[in-house]
Amino acid sequence: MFKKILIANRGEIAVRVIRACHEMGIAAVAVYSDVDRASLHVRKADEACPIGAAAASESYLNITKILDVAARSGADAIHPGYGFLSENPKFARACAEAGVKFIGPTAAAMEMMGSKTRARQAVEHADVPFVPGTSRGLDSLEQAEQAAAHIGYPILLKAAAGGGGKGMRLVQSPQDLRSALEAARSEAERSFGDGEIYIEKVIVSPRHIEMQILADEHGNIVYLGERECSLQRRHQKVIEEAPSPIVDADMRRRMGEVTVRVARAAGYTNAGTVEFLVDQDKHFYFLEMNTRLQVEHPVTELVTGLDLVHLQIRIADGERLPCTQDDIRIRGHAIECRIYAEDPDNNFFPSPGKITLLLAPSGPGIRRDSGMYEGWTVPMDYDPLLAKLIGYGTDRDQAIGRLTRALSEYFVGGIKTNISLFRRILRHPDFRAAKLDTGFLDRLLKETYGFSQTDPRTVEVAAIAAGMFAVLGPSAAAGERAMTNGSAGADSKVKSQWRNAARREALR
Ligand code: MV4
Repeated sequence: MFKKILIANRGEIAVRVIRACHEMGIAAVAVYSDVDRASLHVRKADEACPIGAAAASESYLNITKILDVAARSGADAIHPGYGFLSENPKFARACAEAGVKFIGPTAAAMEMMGSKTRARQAVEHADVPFVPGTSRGLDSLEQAEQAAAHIGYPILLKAAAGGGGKGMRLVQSPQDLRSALEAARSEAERSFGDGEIYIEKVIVSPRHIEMQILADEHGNIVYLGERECSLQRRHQKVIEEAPSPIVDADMRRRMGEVTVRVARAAGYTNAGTVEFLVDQDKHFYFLEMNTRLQVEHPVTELVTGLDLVHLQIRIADGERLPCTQDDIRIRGHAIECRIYAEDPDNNFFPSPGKITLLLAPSGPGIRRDSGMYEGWTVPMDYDPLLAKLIGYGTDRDQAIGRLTRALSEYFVGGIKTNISLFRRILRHPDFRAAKLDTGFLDRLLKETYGFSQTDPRTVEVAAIAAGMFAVLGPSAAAGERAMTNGSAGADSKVKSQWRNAARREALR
């Protein structure tokens, strides 16, 4: 077994992996950026090495620096966590070349699943239902028009390199296709350095349900049941649960068997997740495969009784899976809340800063995976996920009861968090009745705030207003300054307002 594992990550997931290492008698090496010197993962590790400036490109994304720490510390394996380098095939390959075991799938499997068109091609002959559409990138507008007409409007344009909705465009009619294709292509090019776009049929009001698998390096694959992830805000998951309230034993078996076929087609090893869209008639369609340990893995751990990080490490060490599909039982119900440093009463604005008081819940059926402590300053440089609070019970009602109770015990002082939002969600009758379509959160926010905060236009209007406010000052908000009275006059006015704004900044 490995003697020492380097964790190429930070925050709660680094702490989660360090705990697994210690449970298995393995030493854990942390890496940290300048702003993470006092972070919890650094304190919990056996060794910690600085790797550079706060910008991820200088630290947590810097392959050379991380492999240098692995060599100097004598680590024999690297766990990438999620995000950062976790799905980067170049990193997996560089680890292999450096003689350090990457705890995850092979670079080849990652490359295949990193492109949605390649993934669709790979599963085409594996008896896997996927969303109707093209499995190759679009070469021309004419080709897009033909494919879209064949599939039938409305259609979705998606980035092959995408995920999380970036580069995604809904197209209602043929005359909108040209501009949508151009917009999708340039967004994909900017976000991923890859402008490849393909077409999918639109699934109306889908649910997002994903299936966890484990695959060893000897060809054994098991599925560990599904997670319901339909509660999202701007493509960010907010609450996840296992099992899904709409999946019965038969559907679980069918989805599981499809998932195993996807993994086999990819030559997949280690832990992975296959995402499905599920339509109103409970038909499920393969969407993509995530080649990493996911944020929401704890709900699967609680309902299967398995430790996914232990198993990842054992698989990477060449062990066989300790169980077969018949050994896997789903027992009870688990629900996870993602605790973010953001203000739900202020359009989810990030809220970094010092945690002055921390009262953390515990008790029956409560698991808390956290990267924060009292006195720690949340840096503004990374994803604002602070912790995950997971409730477990024999059934969904008990899990909700325990989670509600734990949320009422939770207090984070000094910064804003979204804990209050979860209290609202968990007492909502639709949530309690498991009516979890993807519009739920939007409706809840509308009920609370009178308008939709997930409507992208709201965000654009707010950004434009903030820009005008910053340049023109508060009087602009009252509309007392006309901008149309001659271009020279308006121009000089704007210049002096710029000067005023600069003066105000200097006097702060
Ligand atoms: C879709 C879809 C409808 N039809 N694909 C993809 C990225 C993910 N974050 C949202 N995605 C969607 N892909 C087809 N063919 C609708 C969504 C979608 C969604 C899916 C599940 C849960 C919440 C969602 C919110 C917006 C859009």
